[in-house]
Amino acid sequence: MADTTPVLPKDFLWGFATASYQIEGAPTADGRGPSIWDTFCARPGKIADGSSGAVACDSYNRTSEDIALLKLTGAKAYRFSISWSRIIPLGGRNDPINPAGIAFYKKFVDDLLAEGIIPFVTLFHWDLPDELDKRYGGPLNKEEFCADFGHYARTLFEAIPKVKHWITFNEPWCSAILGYNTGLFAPGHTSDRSKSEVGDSSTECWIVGHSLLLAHGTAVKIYREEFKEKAGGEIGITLNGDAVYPWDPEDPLDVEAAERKLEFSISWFADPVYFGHYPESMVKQLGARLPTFTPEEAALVKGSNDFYGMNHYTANYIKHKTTTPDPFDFLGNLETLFISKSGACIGPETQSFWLRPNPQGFRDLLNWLSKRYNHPKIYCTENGTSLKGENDLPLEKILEDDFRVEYFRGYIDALGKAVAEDGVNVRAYLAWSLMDNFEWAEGYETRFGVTFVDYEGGQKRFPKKSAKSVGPMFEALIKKE
Ligand code: GBH
Repeated sequence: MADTTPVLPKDFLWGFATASYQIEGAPTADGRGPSIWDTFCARPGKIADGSSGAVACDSYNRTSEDIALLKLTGAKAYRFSISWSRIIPLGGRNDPINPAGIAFYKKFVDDLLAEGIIPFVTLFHWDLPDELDKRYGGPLNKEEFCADFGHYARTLFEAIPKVKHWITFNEPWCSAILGYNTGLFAPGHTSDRSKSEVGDSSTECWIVGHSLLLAHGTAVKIYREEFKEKAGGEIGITLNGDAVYPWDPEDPLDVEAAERKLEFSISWFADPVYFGHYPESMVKQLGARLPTFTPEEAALVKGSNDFYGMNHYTANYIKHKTTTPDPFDFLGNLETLFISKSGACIGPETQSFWLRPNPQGFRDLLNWLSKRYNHPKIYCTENGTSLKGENDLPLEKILEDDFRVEYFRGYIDALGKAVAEDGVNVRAYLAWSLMDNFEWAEGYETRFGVTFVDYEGGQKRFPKKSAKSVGPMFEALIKKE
């Protein structure tokens, strides 16, 4: 198949993605309350370069610049997230709502639509209102968290009915594991007492995962019962997931471990959403530490996706472990590697220790998802790469980001083949990211943008080569009628 044969449906949407805390800055503007990331960044040693999202890309004050940037790329869609503590500064269902926060996002959506750009809105991209963490432990408290998230979601469904694509949670795996097991992300809970005074890595992450699923189900129920018919929109959850290959394809235990890795990362959330229960491999390894669904809970979560939101970046070789799983293990008792038994390398290095491009992995994982979950409509809500040493290059070199262009070429080609040759139902693709931004615990040294942001020079934006190359790749693949 020539890679220029149009194979994607005419209404296929492509564009770019960002998240509130990573780009907005303006943490106290117009009544915003603090989130757990403001608090986390203030703790010494938590962010690689000691930075925070206090200024970031200053997007709160530059929405028109960001929209101009989207126009320049030709994007048809833009995925961004809403900062909960701008809408409800203290976060709770009985706390005051902040009209200025709502007005900001409402206008932003209007401005996007006026330029013909379709908004994909994430309700929660990790920035929990700090007060809810302090008040009751955030997602550690299932009842309170679900009630407060449901109220927050309803507030937005009501305020911004022009949004037709809602995403409840971005990567609940990260909130649960990195926030409550390894402690790498806010609120930084872990059993490792050198990193945190609080946390139990053997239980909290599983409790948090359960709450996030129920909060997702709660918001979906509200949307379907109170808004969907009138607004005509759709709602789903976005899950991260890396592709897997057995370290030794001849070893049945590595083959099994590779499948188990997918179950521990993806099916942990997707099985409840599509089937109403956790994967057997997790039940087996975690026992009573994995919460169980009451029949009501299972019914709330089962069938709660109008689409499958897929964030995807990389692949690993998987090697089984022979030891008994330790209580802090969250991978499924296995190792993730970049080199296979026969010496094959999964992909070239990037600036992110966990990321190595492998476009075939994207195609294979799309097929795996499609098969396991009975051919759902898939939106790829994030895909992209950092470049090794990019931050140290002079500006003119940074703007020639051929490595990133080739990353997108490989992954978009794989997407086209998954649709055309394998029959996977992919309907949207949002590249990560529209611009360099606050890369969480990595700070600003790692850049994922198709646009360079000059943090020392007043947040000025400079489109890289990749900013203008994603569009033509999709236009060549999308059918004209
Ligand atoms: C996305 O997550 C995020 O949604 C986005 O905000 C972020 O900027 C973007 O990636 C780029 O990083 O610490 O060894 O356990 C991507 C999926 C899953 C990648 C967890 C990092 C941590 C590996 N992430 N993974 S480890």
